[in-house]
Amino acid sequence: MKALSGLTGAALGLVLLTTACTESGSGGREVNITQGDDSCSPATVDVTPGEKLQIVVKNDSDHDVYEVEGIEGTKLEEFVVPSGKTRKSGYTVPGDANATYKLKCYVPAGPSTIIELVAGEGGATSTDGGEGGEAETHGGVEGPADDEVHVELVEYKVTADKNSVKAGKIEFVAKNISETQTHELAVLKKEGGALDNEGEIEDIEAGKDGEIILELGPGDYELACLISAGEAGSTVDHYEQGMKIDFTVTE
Ligand SMILES: [Cu+2]
Repeated sequence: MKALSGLTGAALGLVLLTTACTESGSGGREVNITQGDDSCSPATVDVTPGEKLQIVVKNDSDHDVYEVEGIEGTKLEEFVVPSGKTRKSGYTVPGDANATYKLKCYVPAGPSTIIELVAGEGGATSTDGGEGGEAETHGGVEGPADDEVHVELVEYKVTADKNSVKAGKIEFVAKNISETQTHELAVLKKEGGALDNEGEIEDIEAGKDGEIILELGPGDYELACLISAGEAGSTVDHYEQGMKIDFTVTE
């Protein structure tokens, strides 16, 4: 009989890789973004309306998990870049002339940089800007949910009607009770020294709400708002201002 021992330890190393869900598209001009210890660069990239891009992101820092995603209507799915690695994703610039598209390059609860893709002249002109509207979600799964957590967001704190649930499909219903500011709800899992973004409801406007169902395993989490300076009209980093609470998922 053969012994199959020695494999269990390997499973632990895989956890941080699971949220890399995008590796799509090929071709297009390469736009290189470097993730450093304190910020990402460059802060501005000139693009042409309608242009196809390959966003190539290198995590040149000690942060285990660095993320990039489109915000405020920019259609780039979130992707994760582990320390020392390079990841890329295709992105096609919309056809509107003189528009700006924002990418957020960040470590959950760490440094955050807003990168602006600035589209100049050329292409069709249209006025349907990515303004306002629905809160966007990332990482959600289909219901039905096993449990429900109600969260309220206001500057600058997060409150929830419970701080612990059993592992399973958890529905988060987030209400932004602010009268003026946009907030979001990110569910961050503590993995070693890093926080891994398990899913989020982004850009919930003042007075609005949003919901998402996430499949969560046992562990220590934070419920947080990751709006940073320069995003959604904010001049401060909401996490640094205290928008986070501990949350536990049990077996
Ligand atoms: Cu906030």
